[in-house]
Amino acid sequence: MTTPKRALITGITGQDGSYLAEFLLQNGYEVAGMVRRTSGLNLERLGGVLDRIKIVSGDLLDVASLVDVVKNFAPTEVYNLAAQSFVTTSWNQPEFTADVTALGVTRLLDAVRIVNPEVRFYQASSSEMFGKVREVPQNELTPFHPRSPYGVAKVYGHWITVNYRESFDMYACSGILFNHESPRRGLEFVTRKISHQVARIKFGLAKELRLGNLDAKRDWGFAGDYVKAMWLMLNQDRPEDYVIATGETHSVREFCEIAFARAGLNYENHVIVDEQFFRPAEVDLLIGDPKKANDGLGWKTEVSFVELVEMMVDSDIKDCSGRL
Ligand code: NAP
Ligand code: G4F
Repeated sequence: MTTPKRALITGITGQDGSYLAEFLLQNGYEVAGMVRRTSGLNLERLGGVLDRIKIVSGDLLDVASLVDVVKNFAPTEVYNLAAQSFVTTSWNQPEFTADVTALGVTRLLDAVRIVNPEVRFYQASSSEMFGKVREVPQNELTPFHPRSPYGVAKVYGHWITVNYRESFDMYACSGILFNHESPRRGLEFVTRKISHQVARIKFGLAKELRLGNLDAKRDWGFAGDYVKAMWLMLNQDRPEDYVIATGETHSVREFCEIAFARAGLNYENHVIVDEQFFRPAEVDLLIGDPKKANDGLGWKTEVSFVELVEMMVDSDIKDCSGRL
């Protein structure tokens, strides 16, 4: 009989954590999700799997808690998805963002190194690291030029992961994931802000949607597809870093156009550009080259851009109509 694989997921209460937990359970893993102490535990996204995962307590700000979690659960794989992940907040809380999103990675790598350096480690790196892009499309060798405190923190997290791999011979990988969305996306991110408000407008609960830069372009994929790539990265012969992207880019405006049309509405009648949502420094264009992941991991995106937008709008319309 083979020993089951044991995965520890930090950030399990977030969008990606919930999809990854479902995927790993389907693949025979024992799964533990690390949650931090808050006044109200946010387990909403874990409804489908809560009875099959172990919830453990820890915080990326506290290395003792991380050592305990790794020692007690004894994972074979650690997925570090926890972060202060909202770019806008990173200008208001730059030091906190650096503590969690940058130094938190070192704390968790150290916990793994001290307890059992054989454990395989995944770091959630981000296309925000490319920022003011140096080439189009962006691949694993494109230089970084982050444009937000969040992006700067992710660059640190990326390189400390590479450094622990090179220094301590750990199986540590960094997945440079481009934007990925789903009906479980937080309401503060632009895609879900749009799909959620489209549903409210459709049912007469709102009239307008206030947004910032409609011309920003992103390479948007479906989160359910992207968590498979995280697992594939930890199950190769050698640890390497990979760009995960669709290879297509679309503007916020295009997202609006398709989302409103899905609900039988015209975005031009509802979207208002509001200065308060513009950023001190913007990432204008992201488009990833997923060739290394396509060829080396056999990974490919399965949900198209239009399918993604429609999936999100349909889900918010269903939720909204259920609440009327
Ligand atoms: P998310 O929904 O914002 O989830 C973030 C998670 O981190 C939550 O579970 C949150 O817990 C947890 N967390 C925050 N601070 C923590 C701390 N100090 N200690 C322990 N846990 C903490 O993010 P996501 O969209 O799922 O993204 C997952 C990861 O991928 C993040 O690292 C993000 O930066 C990165 N990433 C995301 C994308 C994307 O497009 N989604 C693209 C590239 C990279 P609470 O519930 O307690 O707040
Ligand atoms: O949805 P966003 O907030 O995502 P952003 O900044 O690209 O970051 C997300 O993706 C990263 C991967 O590249 C992750 F690492 C990160 O954790 C996060 O998941 O904004 C997307 C674009 C931006 O250009 C922003 O200026 O939409 C533009 N935008 C226009 N109006 C808006 C709004 N963004 C938000 N959040 N709210 C608006 O009203």
